[in-house]
This record gives sequence, C-alpha cells and structure tokens, in this order.
Amino acid sequence: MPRPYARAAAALLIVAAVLGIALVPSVAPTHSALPASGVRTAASGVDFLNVSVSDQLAFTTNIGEVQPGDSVHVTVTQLGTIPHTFTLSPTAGYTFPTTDTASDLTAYFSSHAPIVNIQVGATTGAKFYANFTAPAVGVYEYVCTEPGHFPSMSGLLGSGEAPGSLSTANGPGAPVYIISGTIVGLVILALVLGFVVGKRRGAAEEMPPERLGYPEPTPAPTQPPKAP
Ligand SMILES: [Cu+2]
Repeated sequence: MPRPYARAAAALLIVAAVLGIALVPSVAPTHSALPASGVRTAASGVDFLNVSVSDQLAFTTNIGEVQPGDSVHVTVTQLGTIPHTFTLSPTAGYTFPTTDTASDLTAYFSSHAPIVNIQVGATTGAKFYANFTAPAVGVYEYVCTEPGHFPSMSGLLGSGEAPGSLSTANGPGAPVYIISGTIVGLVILALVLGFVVGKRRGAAEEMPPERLGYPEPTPAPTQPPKAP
C-alpha cells in the first residue's frame, strides 16, 4: 500500500475507534422489542430519552430535543438511593418560579396533568420506563416533585426547538455538547498525530544510505547463477 494511503487508513482507524467509544450510550435501554439505542434520526420518529438520577440533586439526560409527534421512550435510571420523580410539565414556554415548593408543584400538576410522571424508587440500579408522544412545538420543563429537590432538580426538553439559552447548568443537552466537543478534539489530535508520524517516517525512508552512515548495499542478483 503506498504510504499516503497507509497513513490515511491509520488516521481513519483511529477516528473510527474514537467514535465507537464515544457513541456507546451511558445508559443502555433494556426495551427488548425496540430498536437499539440511539439519539433520534430525522426519519425515525422515535426518541430514546435516557435520564439518570442519583443522590446529587440533578438530572442527567442524553438529549435535549425531540420532534412534535415523535414516540418518546423514557428510561430513568436510579444511580443512588433517594426517591425522585421525573415529572414533565404540559405547558410550553413555562418554567416554575425557583421559589416554588414541592406543594406548589403538586398543586400545579393537579390542574395541569403532566405529560409524564415517573416515580423513581430508591433501589440503586433500578430502571423506570414511560412512553409519551412529543407535544406541540415549544420548550417544556421537567422537575422532581420530592420536597426540597426543586429547583436543583429541573431541566428543559425542547419539542421542535432547542431548549437554547433557557437551559440550566443541569439542563438537557449539556452531556451531548461535552461528548461532541470531545470527539472533535480527539479527531483533530488523531489527524495531527497521523500527519506528524507519517512525515517523520517519510523523511527516514527517503534519506540516502550514504547520509545514514553505511554504504549502499550491493544489489542482489536477479537470477540465480546458471549451473555450468
Ligand atoms: Cu428528586
């Protein structure tokens, strides 16, 4: 294989390996009847929203945006031992005042039925599931209604629009940005390393033998000497 191709192939292999590692989902869904995990593709109309909670009062999610009408499969994984809820508000563009107490939230949801309301039990490693149809275009807030957990435990899900600047530090999308930033960084590093290594190797191979301090080897005979 000519050297430039070998170098390009090596760089591609590195990139493929990096992407392969980065795309492994942090929370693997266990729906047996559903397709393999993945972030939504435009044509699929199916989203896997993976949420994890722990004893830190925060939600971690894999995606921040779905599309109206999509079938959304939610998996909430309990990584700690404190009960939580994943309660998605039905009201587009509305975020709860950060002074709201758990009973304020509960009162609101008694007159505005949440899109989804998952009770997350205390067993470490347990997974909780729900499905819903993504609502009309807008940004929707999800909260935990356990006493004292709001406003720390809240985040935004966009339907047909990005949560954008409304997103909080713990809001949806942040892990996705971190992962894509890491991928881009590693790809650039792999390309630069591949180029530098290829260049140095090329220099050594093209160096004339006398410059390397040993005489040019006598060419081997192309045919064995014929027997008399
Ligand atoms: Cu909570």
